[in-house]
Amino acid sequence: MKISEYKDIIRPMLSEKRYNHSVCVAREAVRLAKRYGADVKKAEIAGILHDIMKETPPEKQLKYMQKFGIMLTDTQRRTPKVWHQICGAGYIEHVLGITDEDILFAVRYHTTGRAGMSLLEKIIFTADYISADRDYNGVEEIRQQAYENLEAAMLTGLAFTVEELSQKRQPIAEDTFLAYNECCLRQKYGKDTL
Ligand code: DGI
Ligand code: FE
Ligand code: FE
Repeated sequence: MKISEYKDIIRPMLSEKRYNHSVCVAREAVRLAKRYGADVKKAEIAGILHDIMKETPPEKQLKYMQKFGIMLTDTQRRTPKVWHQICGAGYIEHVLGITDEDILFAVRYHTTGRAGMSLLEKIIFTADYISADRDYNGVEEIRQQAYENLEAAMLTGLAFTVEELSQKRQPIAEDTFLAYNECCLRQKYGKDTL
């Protein structure tokens, strides 16, 4: 399927703002893919589709996940904000027929990250933080960092998420901690240590 067809699919599923965000993430993912030598086409597809389930009501997402045979852990069941990455990956596989594992994983872990992420997963995760529509404090620094050292930018993003969620006393996905530790150790002790 062409990128324009995927755009046509997500447009009625998302608000104007979220649709615009998806286009911006796809654009950023393409730029990062070119910078780091990843598959540009896959980056664009994963970027455009990453938030496909973001505005689907939680009950409907649960129904989809049941239908797709996706089992949630106790933590996952209690963190509905994270459902859209899991359900999104299920939806693009089972409804849109995407079979590329790297694209599926890039959507599946775009919110939490995980240990052992592929280059494409790292690109989508980071593009989501620095896309043109983001305007939080400090975004310019992460933008610059992303093109110098992708994992350093990821670590900044992960640390930001952990800080924010713990500040609000919200549960944090295990995958986020695992991603954080891996990034942290690799920044400190070098890429070959893990
Ligand atoms: O979908 P986006 O808004 O583009 O970005 P995202 O997929 O990174 O989702 C961010 C939201 O998800 C934000 O409200 C914080 C929440 N979130 C991310 N990781 C966790 C989480 N919420 C909980 N409770 N636990 C997490 O580990
Ligand atoms: Fe998201
Ligand atoms: Fe997003």
